[in-house]
Amino acid sequence: MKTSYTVCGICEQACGLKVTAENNTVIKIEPDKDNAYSWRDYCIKGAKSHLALNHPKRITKPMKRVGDRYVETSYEEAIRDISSRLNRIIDNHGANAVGSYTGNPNGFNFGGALFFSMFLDAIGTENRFWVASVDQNALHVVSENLYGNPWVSLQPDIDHCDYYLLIGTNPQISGMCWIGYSPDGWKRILARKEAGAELVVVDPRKTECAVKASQHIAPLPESDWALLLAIIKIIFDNGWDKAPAQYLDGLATLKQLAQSADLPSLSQLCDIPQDTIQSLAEQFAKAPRAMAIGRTGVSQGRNGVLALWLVQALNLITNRVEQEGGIYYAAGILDFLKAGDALFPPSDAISRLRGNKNIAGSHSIAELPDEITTPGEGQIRALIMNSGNPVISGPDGGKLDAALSQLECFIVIDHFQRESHRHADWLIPGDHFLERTDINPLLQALSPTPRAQMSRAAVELPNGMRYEWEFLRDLAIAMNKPFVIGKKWLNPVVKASMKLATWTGNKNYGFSPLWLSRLLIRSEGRFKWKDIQNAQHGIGDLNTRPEFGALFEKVTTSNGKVNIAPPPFIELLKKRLKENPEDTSAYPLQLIGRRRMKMMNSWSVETSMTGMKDHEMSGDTIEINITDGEKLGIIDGQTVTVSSATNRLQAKAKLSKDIRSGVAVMEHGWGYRTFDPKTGEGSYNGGVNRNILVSNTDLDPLSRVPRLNGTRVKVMSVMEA
Ligand SMILES: Nc1nc2c(c(=O)[nH]1)N[C@H]1C(S)=C(S)[C@@H](COP(=O)(O)OP(=O)(O)OC[C@H]3O[C@@H](n4cnc5c(=O)[nH]c(N)nc54)[C@H](O)[C@@H]3O)O[C@H]1N2
Ligand SMILES: Nc1nc2c(c(=O)[nH]1)N[C@H]1C(S)=C(S)[C@@H](COP(=O)(O)OP(=O)(O)OC[C@H]3O[C@@H](n4cnc5c(=O)[nH]c(N)nc54)[C@H](O)[C@@H]3O)O[C@H]1N2
Ligand code: SF4
Ligand SMILES: [Mo]
Repeated sequence: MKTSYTVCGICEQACGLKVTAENNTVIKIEPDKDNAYSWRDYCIKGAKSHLALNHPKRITKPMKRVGDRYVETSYEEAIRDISSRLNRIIDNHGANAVGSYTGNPNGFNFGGALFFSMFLDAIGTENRFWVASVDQNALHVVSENLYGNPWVSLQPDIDHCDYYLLIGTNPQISGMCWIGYSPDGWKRILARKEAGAELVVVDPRKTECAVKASQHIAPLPESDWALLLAIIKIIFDNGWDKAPAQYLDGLATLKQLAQSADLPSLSQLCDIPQDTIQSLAEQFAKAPRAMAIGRTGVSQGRNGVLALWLVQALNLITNRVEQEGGIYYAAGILDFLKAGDALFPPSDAISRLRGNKNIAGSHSIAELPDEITTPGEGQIRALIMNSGNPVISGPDGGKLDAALSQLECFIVIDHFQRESHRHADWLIPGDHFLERTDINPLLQALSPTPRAQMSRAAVELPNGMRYEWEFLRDLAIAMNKPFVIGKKWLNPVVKASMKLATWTGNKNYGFSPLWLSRLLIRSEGRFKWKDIQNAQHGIGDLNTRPEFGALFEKVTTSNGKVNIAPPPFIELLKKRLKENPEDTSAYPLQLIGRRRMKMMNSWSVETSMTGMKDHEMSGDTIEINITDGEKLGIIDGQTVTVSSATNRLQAKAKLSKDIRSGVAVMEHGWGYRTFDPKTGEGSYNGGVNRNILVSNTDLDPLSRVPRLNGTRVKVMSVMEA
């Protein structure tokens, strides 16, 4: 029996786990209750995660496509074939002919993420796409414009707040995490509420969180900007603002614009009564300590940037930034901004066809299909898809699937072959967090208070399998590409470390993710490496008092001040204020999403839902408001057709009083196959893929995020359709 204390690698909450293994097989996963920092968010996804390890469909050897089947090969053969194919494409068509897509789980795998980024730097492609374009890009755009760096992410001071304004987030299910993680955050907010704090949840659905709030405000989807602008206007009109003007640029512009806006029109746009907005504004401005937080509910719509900007603006003008009970920049195990710039240097890459500048280093997944199918210089001919399932989790999956089938060379790195991978030429095994010994200093840097926790492998890799980072290292070497790291100065250090490992015969000295995290953590000096190594249960204390004030020193805009009124935001805001409301006649409802505890986006179904019956999973339901349903003549439980300008599907209707009128709700992540690559057999995970309804051209113009929340749809009974 072996007990390992490690960190769950499924979601940002990175819970401490106690893992028991016997004969290199995990038999039990429990929360590590001695882990002071994280374990309270432990959930069934972590508890059953080991079921992926020996899953019959898991990819444990490189697999090569032969006809419509895959055969297992050696790494040597995989690397020989892939390196020569990629080099041929690069030699003939340039580095940009090789594209990449990086999915969400890559962010929880420090070695995998770092070496993938270094590999892409080594081959020199600018055609990089990643999951942030269906998730957090709006925040990157806001941070870049306001603070000068797309990676600025402010953390909430959860325990000292008197007024919480939560917009587009449902932490009871999703956890208090988004480019940062507040351990046990939702329960800590509820404890503050018990002690008298006000809790306002803004969400078109009466969510698990909304029912526990003191107030639930249900605006129309994609209209939060109007609600926020109205609140800001009222605050300025009444002179309740107390912005730290010395740190801000553009305050007068914002004030002028907000004050000139028309309150009745704003109220109509978000469909929230004026007096409700009036009292929200007054309460927020007058609360001793307050915070407004906006998350994916707003970032995944056509006005994500506007909404997240106005969230920040509201916090700034009421002096809630770098203040107790507000939001603040937290440097923990390392300074994320410094480390991020060194490891993932900024890029000026412009997308070939739509001419968009990259956001935080990558283009929007919405642009990928055309980049593959449109001939010309820079056309993507080869793609490496690492830890992603964008045919399901991204917009207009059918279009992406068709494009993927046209690639000359398609390489997938994953645990399983899912729908997005069905055209792959090569399937390369992905390592599992239960097999890793490392530390993810980047993720842990995004903690409100300092924290450090090593992951320790509970089991070894399957026989002969390599870590993802080893595969990428070996591939770069075989391709004869310079394996450098963002900042050139690291090169000699890397070489010296590899020599030292050879001389001493001690592998630990060699260049590896662990080596690099040690270097980063040591250079920062907040934690001693030895202490981290010795701390089985991690280091971190929820009761640490936050340190405030760092943000304003970190601002890297041209004049060092926070730009509270960036011109592109002002321009879009003015446009939205003037434009006619969207035509709702053809598609009267707006589709939004919801998550469930047992699922991580489109995956983990194969582990956390084992033993469940199809009907218990029900990823085929569309929830609509009872009155809307009655008007449409739809009865509870009946099959309906849901159509958008992009596509149509069938789902089961559920009439609900918890959904506001004008809105429909469907979970994402359903309706796809996981294949057994050896036999080619693919079994459905149940339900339908609602993201086929989402257009890949109708985007937030600033973040290029599709309308995963907000797509216009029509729901009809099947007989009518
Ligand atoms: N409608 C709608 N769509 C959404 C969302 C929504 O709220 N509504 N949410 C969006 C959000 S927030 C996100 S983050 C995206 C996610 O979008 P993606 O990241 O593209 O897709 P996932 O569904 O998370 O699939 C992740 C894949 O990674 C694999 N994987 C897991 N662990 C590892 C590992 O350690 N190594 C390797 N190599 N592979 C691994 C899994 O097997 C799976 O195939 O979906 C987005 N899509
Ligand atoms: N169990 C579980 N946990 C997860 C995940 C998972 O898939 N499953 N995914 C993880 C990932 S990758 C992420 S990014 C985080 C996301 O974490 P959150 O950002 O908290 O995401 P959600 O829980 O989807 O909450 C979004 C809420 O926004 C609401 N909403 C939709 N449209 C609008 C709108 O226009 N305005 C407003 N105000 N609200 C709107 C939805 O009804 C929903 O309740 O969760 C993480 N945690
Ligand atoms: S999946 Fe569950 S156990 Fe794993 S980190 Fe997230 S909340 Fe914790
Ligand atoms: Mo996400």
